[in-house]
Amino acid sequence: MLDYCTPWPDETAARYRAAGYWRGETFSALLSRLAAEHTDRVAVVDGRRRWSYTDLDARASCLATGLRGLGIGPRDRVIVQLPNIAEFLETAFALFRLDAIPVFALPAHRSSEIVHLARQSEAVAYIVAAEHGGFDYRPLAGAVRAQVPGLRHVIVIGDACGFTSFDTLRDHDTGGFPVCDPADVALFQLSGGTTGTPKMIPRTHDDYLYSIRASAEICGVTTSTVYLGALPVAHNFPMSSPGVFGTLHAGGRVVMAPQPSPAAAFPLIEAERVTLTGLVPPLAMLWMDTARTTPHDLSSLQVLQVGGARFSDAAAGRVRSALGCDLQQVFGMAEGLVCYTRAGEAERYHLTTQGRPISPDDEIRVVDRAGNETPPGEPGELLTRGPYTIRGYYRAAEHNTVAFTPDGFYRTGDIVRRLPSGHLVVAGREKDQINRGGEKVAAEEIENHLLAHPAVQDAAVVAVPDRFLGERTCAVVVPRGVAPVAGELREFLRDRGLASFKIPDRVEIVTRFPVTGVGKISKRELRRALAAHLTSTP
Ligand code: OOB
Repeated sequence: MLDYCTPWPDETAARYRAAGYWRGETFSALLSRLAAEHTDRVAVVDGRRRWSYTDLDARASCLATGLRGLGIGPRDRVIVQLPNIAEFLETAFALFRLDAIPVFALPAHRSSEIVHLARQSEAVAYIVAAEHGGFDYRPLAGAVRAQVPGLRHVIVIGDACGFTSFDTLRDHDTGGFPVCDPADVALFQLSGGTTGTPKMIPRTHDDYLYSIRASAEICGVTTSTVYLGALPVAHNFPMSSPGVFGTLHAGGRVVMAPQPSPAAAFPLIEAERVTLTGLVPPLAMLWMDTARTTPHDLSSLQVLQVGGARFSDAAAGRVRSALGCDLQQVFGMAEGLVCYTRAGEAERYHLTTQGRPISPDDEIRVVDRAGNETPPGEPGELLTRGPYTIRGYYRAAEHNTVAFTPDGFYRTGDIVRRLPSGHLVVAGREKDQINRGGEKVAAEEIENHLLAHPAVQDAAVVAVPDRFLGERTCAVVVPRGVAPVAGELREFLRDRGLASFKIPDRVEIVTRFPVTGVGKISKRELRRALAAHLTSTP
C-alpha cells in the first residue's frame, strides 16, 4: 500500500475477499467493462453534451495519454478541484487509468485548504475549471503554485491563461496503461475534520468499489436510473452513495447540475426525467418549498436522498407530499461507513432514523465516555470498523492514535442510538466540529486562523442553532486590547484563503471563557450561554 497509509490486517483483508466484498477490480478496469457492456448508452449529460459509455472510456484514455506526456504516472497525486461538469468524470477515470491518485478537493476550497493539500499529498499537478459559480480559479491556482514549488502542472479546463490547457492534453490514445493494484489507494477523499488541518482519507479500489456496488444495489440503481449530481460530486455522498459512480456502475445515466438550487436543478429534472438525487437538509427544505409553485414537472423523481446532516423528523415527514417521491435517509462519512433507510421498510424508519449500515460486516459499537458499550437503545459514541472504513488517515500517525481504537475502530465522534432493527438515530455529536447544513467546519482550524490576528488573545468556535442550516458557526473571541470588529475578522480569514463556508457567521466578543474543572475552555457551557444570549437578543 502507498506509504503513510494504514492497511487492514492480512486476515481481515482475506476475510473481506472471501466474503466477496473485495473483488480485485480497479476503477480503470471497471470503466472498460462498462464501456463494453453499455456502449452507446448515455453515461453523462452536461448541458447539451451527452457522452456515451464508449465516449467516456475513449476520452479517459486520450486524456490519460496526454497527462502521461506531462510526466504524470503511477502513484502521483493530482489535486482535482472541479465543479459538476462532464470533465469531472473524464479526469477521474484518466487518472485511474494512469494509476495516478486524484485528491478530490471541493469547489469551495480556497488557497488555505489547497496549499495544505498540495503539500500534504506532495501533488505534482492541480486540475481546475477556469471559472465556476462566479469564481475565477486561475488566480487561486497561481497563488497555490507560488507557495508549493513541487506542484509542476496547473491544468485548466477552459481559457487556460498561460497554464496548461486541458483541451490540448486530449491526445491520441496510445494505450499501454499500467496495471494497478486493486488493494492499493485509488483516490483521496477529505475529512470534515476536527483538527487544525484537514485530513486526507485514502480509499482503495477494493473498498471504495465495494461501497459503490453495494450502495447501488441497496438504492435499486439500474440502467433506467437517471441520477442528478446536484451536490458537488467531489464529496463522498454524491460521488459514491451511490452517487455518480454508483450510477455508472449500474449502467445508469448521470446528469450534472451546475448548482443544487431549484432554479438550476428543476429544469434538468424535467428535461432528463431524473429519478434519483441526493441533497443536504437545507437544500431539501428549499426544494420542498419551491416545488409548491414550480412550473416544472418533477414527477419522474422517485427517490430523494437526504444526508450529510441530521434531517429533522418533521421535515422528513413532508417530503412525499411536497415532492411526490420517497425519502431515503443517508448517514455516512468520507472515512467509510454509510447507512441507508431502504425501500420496503416501515415508514417510521424512513422518517425518524438515519438508516442502517451497508454491509453485514460493518461492525458497530455504541460506547460511553469510558469506552464501554451503552445499554441497547441508549445514546453513545458510534465506533465502526468494516470492509470499506479506513484504518487510518494519510500521513497522520499521531492523530490516528486518537481517531482509531487500538483494534482498528474509527471513532466517528457522532452520538447515536441503535434500535433493535439495527437502524441508527443520530442524536448529537461529540467531536469539535460544526455541521453547517452538511458542510463540516473543524473548530480548531478556524481558531488557529483567528489566533493569528494581532487583536485576538483567545478564540473558540462553536455551533449555534439555526432554523435553516441546523447549525451556524459562531467565533467567540477574547480580544487583546481594542476588540476587533466582526467584519474585520471575517475579512482577515478570507484573506488567509479560507473556504467561505468556514467564515464564522457570528462573532461574539467576551472578556473570558467559561472553563471546565481542569481549566480547559468549556465549549458546552459556551454553547449554552450563547444560546441563551442569542434567544434574548433580536
Ligand atoms: C457525509 O460525509 P462527511 O465526511 O462530509 O461527514 C461525515 C459526518 C458524520 O460523521 C456525521 O457527523 C455527519 O457528517 N452526518 C450526519 C448525517 N450524514 C452525515 N449527521 C446526521 N445525520 C445524517 N444523515 O456527510 C456523507 C458521506 C456519505 C454519505 C452521506 C453523507
